[in-house]
Formats: sequence, structure tokens, C-alpha cells
Amino acid sequence: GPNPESADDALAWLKDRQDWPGHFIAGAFHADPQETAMKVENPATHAVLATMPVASAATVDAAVAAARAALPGWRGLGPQGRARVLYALARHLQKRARFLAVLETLDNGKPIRESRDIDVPLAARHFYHHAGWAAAAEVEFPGRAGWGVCAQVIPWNFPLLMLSWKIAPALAAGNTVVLKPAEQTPLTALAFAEICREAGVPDGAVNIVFGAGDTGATLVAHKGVDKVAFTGSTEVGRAIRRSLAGSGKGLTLELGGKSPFIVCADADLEAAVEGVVDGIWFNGGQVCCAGSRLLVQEGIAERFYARLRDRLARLRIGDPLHKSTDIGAIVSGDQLARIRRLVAEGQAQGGTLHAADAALPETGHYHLPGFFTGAEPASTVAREEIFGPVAVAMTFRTPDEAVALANNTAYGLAASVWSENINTALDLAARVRAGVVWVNGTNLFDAAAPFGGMKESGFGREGGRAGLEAYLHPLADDPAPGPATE
Ligand code: TXE
Repeated sequence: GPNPESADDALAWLKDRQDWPGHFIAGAFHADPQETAMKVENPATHAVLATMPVASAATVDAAVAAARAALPGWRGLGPQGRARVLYALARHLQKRARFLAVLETLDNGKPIRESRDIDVPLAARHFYHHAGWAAAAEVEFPGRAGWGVCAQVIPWNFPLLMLSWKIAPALAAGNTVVLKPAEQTPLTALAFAEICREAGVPDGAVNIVFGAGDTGATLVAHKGVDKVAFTGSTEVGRAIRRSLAGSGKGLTLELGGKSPFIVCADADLEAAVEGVVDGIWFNGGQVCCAGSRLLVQEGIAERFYARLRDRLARLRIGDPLHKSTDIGAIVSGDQLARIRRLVAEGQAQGGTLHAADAALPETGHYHLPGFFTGAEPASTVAREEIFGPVAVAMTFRTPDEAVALANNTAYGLAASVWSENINTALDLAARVRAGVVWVNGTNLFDAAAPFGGMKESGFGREGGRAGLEAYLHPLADDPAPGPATE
């Protein structure tokens, strides 16, 4: 197709960093020739974009020490000083928006339309929002202060946005941070480290170490860390929770999901079909709150599936840098293999796969978008997070049945309800157990709205007042904590 976004700037930037600058510690880049290296691949082409160091325990130590040393200075800046730094970060993210969007798309494989219109603007918005909180936190939360040093580990599906969700509230609350991006997608975190220098973030307030799970485990277990925030798989989240039990560290976990997307017979079907596009085909379904379980009321099911198949046929799949692409590449070969395994299992267990009838590019990690019908509620695809562009559709007869199906999951991250009857919508919304419920919409995010899960989807909130609160700790010596000013 015509009109691909030029990647020249981002590729030139990467070329300048062939001798990898290293981890970002105390405001400078540290390379240790003893460390092992890992390659970062463009999932759409298999081209190696960069070779990265894997932080050793000594490097993690240095980063935590830098964060500790920076605490008095960061707190000493006061609310207005911290707000100024967060505003500066937001403005610099906006100024470099096009470059960051291209870099994200090269690294992750997501369509440029998404990184340009969603990931990067929302990341900047998160810093603007939390600049406000930096100024207001002391007044709004009397008797509370930051935990101290925060260890933050993030996944690969929204690299820059997840970084922003972690770093902005932590800084606003007066903490310093050590963040580890996912091994698959470290590049926008490196760019962010450079932006920290340009924006005047005091040395050591933000530290970024690169590496995989071992580095993450070393970081969260480090004795110098006061609070841990993790977003990723339920399995790793559980292991972190166990390992921190009794440590006194603060912990928030944002884990997996299998979110219901409930379409009632009286829904606006056209809107609901577009909702599915946003719910499960956005970012190739690699979204923790993806509407991956379509629960459709019996009377409209066949009509709805027919419309979905029509819509599938119009999705544009291919080069993530093309401005019209809807479905880009899957982040890695491992993730693609996982999606394929689950989809094959769904078929073996009796489900019918309706997939887009399109040709996939010859190179790159691509998977056709689609949805299952006829899968049993107990089957693997109905229970497990596929984390790919494939939904599982099931039918219900009554609202009670919809609620029972929706809640028949170990997860509880998000849900969406589609009905033109406000009573039906609100009744269902109240009975579905999920941290976020959208009505006649899906995957809507705002820095002011708290996001987070119930049940095995984790605990704690990110965004809004509750998200800030997670980064605040009661001052032990405060005689009268509260009352809140609400
Ligand atoms: O996740 P991991 P993976 C789900 C999704 C996906 C599956 C596996 O279903 O297919 O998880 O993805 C770091 N201590 N989600 O393997 O391993 C790791 O380096 C500390 C849903 O990528 O959880 C990375 O930075 N850290 C999810 C981050 O944890 C550890 C998003 C996430 O990697 C660690 C991602 C350890 N022991 C995957 N092991 C969502 N909810 O959005 C790994 N890490």
C-alpha cells in the first residue's frame, strides 16, 4: 500500500547508538563490558535493531543506590519543583512524538496509527496529569509521603505508555524509580532516558536498567527497594507476590485478563462491531483488558457474527509503518507461537475459527485476526488469555446468564456492555466483577480514571487519585493521618 511512514530518523538514531550506551543510572549511561548482550528485533522484518546489555546484579545495585541517593534532592524540590519537571517531560514527549511513534512501531510491530494516535499522546497526557498531582499531592494527602525507591517492571505491549503509567505517578508522589522495560521492547525506554536529561530530571530520580526476567527478579528482590509495581503475566505476578511476602515492600500488580464483551439483543450492532475492532483487534489483541470473550445474546448471534466476518474482511493487515494498517506484527516469535498453539488447541477442542481471508506478509511475525464460535466455556481458548487478535464468542439467553458467563473466569480486569437500554446496561455493569466496566465503548483510557483488576488480574490501581495513592505511604510519625480533603 502507499504512504508508509518514514523510519529514517529512528533508524539513524539507532545507528548512532550501535555502541550501545548502556543502562541509565544517576543521569548517565553506564556500559559494563562484562555483561551479556541481547538482540532486539523488528518483529515485522526480523531485522536486528539494537544489541542491548543485560543488567547484572552489580548494575541493579548501582541503579538502586542512585535512586536512593537522589531521594532527598527530589523531595527537596518541593511540589512545584517536581511539577515543573513532570511538565517538562510531557512537553518533550510531545515534541518528539513522531520519532517516538516510529521507534515504538519498529520495536513492537504495532500499527503506526496506534503508536501515533494512542500510545505516545496518552504517554504525554499521563505526565501532564501527574504534573498536576505533583503540585497537589501534599495538600490532597496530608500525612502521607512517597514510599522511597520504586522498582518497576513492565511488559512489551505498550512500552512507552506502560513506562509513563509507572514513572509519572511515582515521581509525582515524591518517589525515585528504577524501571526495567521488557526485553522485547527496550527502545522507547532508552529514548525516554535521553528525554529525562533534556527535560532536566535530576540525576538518579529516574534510572532504567535493561535485561530480561532475571534482571527483573533481582530488581524487585533488592533490599534497597521500598515499593514494587509490576505489569505482566499472572504467573510472574504471582511469583513476585510470593517472593515479597513479609518484606514490608509495597506492591501493585496488573496482570492478565479474559475480559467479557457483552452484546445484548438491543445493542447498536454497528457500534458493537466497531467495538470488537477496538476490543480484540486493536494492538493485535495484545492488550491486558482486550475484550477477548464475546458474549452475544442468542437472537442476534448469527446476524452479529455475519457482520463481524464482513468487518474482518476489511481489516488491513501488514506493514506496521503503513498509515492505513489495522493489524501489524505480533511482538515476537515466542508470542506468535503461543497464539498459534492456543488457536490450534481451540480448533482441536471443537471450536470453529472465523479468520480474515487475507495474505500475510512473507517475513515477520504475523497472525490473522479472527474469532471462534462453538467453543465450550470450559475449553482452553475460552479460559486462557490468548493475547493475540482472536476472540472467543459464546451466546447467552438472559441477562442472568450473561452475568454468569462473564464472571466464569479467574480474571477480573475489564468488561464492556453493549445495550441501547440504560437500565440493562447499568444492571449488567454492576454485576460483572471487573476493575473497569465500559458501557457502549471499550479500551477507553484516561489518566484521571483508575485502572486495575480484581481476582487474578491483580490489585492496586493506576491512574487517577487511587493510582497516585498507591505510590504514597503513611508517615509513621504523623499523629493524625487524614482526614482526606474530599
Ligand atoms: O510476560 P512476563 P511475557 C501475558 C500474555 C503473554 C504472557 C507471557 O498472555 O502471552 O503473559 O508474556 C519481566 N521477576 N502478558 O513472557 O514474563 C519481563 O522481563 C521480575 C499479559 O512477556 O510476565 C518483562 O519485563 N520480572 C500482560 C515483564 O516481566 C520478571 C503483558 C513481563 O514479562 C520476571 C505481558 C521475574 N521472575 C504479558 N520474569 C498484561 N497484563 O498486559 C519476567 N519478568
